[in-house]
Amino acid sequence: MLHRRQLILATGTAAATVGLPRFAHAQAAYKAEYKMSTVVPPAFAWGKGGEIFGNLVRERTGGRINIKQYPGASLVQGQQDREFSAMRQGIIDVLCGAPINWSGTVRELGVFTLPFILPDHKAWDAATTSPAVMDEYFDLVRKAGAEPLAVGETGYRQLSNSKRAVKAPDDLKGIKVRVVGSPMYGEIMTGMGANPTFMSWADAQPALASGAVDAQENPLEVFLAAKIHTLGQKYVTKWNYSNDILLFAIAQPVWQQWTPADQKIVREAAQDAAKQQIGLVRKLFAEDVERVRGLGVDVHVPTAAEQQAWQIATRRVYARWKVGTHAGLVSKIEQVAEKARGKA
Ligand code: X2X
Repeated sequence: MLHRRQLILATGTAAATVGLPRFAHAQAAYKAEYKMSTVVPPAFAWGKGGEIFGNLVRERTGGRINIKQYPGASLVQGQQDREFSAMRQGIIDVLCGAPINWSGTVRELGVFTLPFILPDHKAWDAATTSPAVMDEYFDLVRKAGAEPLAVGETGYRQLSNSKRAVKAPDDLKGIKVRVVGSPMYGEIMTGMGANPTFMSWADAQPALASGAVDAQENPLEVFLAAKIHTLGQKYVTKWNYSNDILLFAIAQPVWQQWTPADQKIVREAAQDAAKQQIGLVRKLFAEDVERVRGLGVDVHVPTAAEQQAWQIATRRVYARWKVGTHAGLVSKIEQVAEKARGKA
């Protein structure tokens, strides 16, 4: 037994003495390029977050780790709902995206997007900086196959349409609305009498332009950057119903290839990029109503009573998706949000 241990130790020492070539080999094993998928390009705050991240990593590793951004979810032919499974298959190395897009693969990562779960930035910040919430969330990401690094913000999603001012759930009756791949958003719309259609971002714009759909929902920052007002969208409702995180994460096999020193650099770069990205989103959020109105679009900002009516109209879907995502974690988020409200 002792013999065998000594043998192992001896082998270990032998490997250590020829450690330099082994180390050199590990370095050589780094890929020339790590592929990062983003749905939108750097002209949008989330795409910009990806760009900042890639640049910081390149600078701080002296080019050892070269993250290349593929906007338009082009690594999955624009089918953004395939990003997470493509990451698992080794097609995508780096994620900088909204978990709502991955709801068909990892439903539990959608806990932050339940309707009105985090109704303002105070609640949102409290949840996304709470160790109790984030440790559990990051464990879910790890179990799903990626190393989570940091969270940015995709922004509060607002409704726009070409038909009429939408001030109450009934106003949505019969409206054809494009939603992203999360069935939860579909259920929210159906619950209010609208007709939802699931569509990628790439398909959404032509569908709005041709009038195949009447409505869509996206942060106003996206509305502005994509010039959605030119697609016949004349009415906006700023109801702040859902604000996903922007998750920066690395595919596990890639993460494990990197030295601990490089892992540290990459994690810090993601944290710095996320901070800057949140800054961009918040700046735009503060001025979005004014800017969208400036384009001649009718923007409705709901009163407190109207806001409550939206919440009531989405209560059943909320309850179903609390269970459908991760009831325990959603309860934790609710508690943190409640506490943040107390501090308001
Ligand atoms: O497709 C969308 O609506 C977008 C850009 O917001 C997402 O990626 C979820």
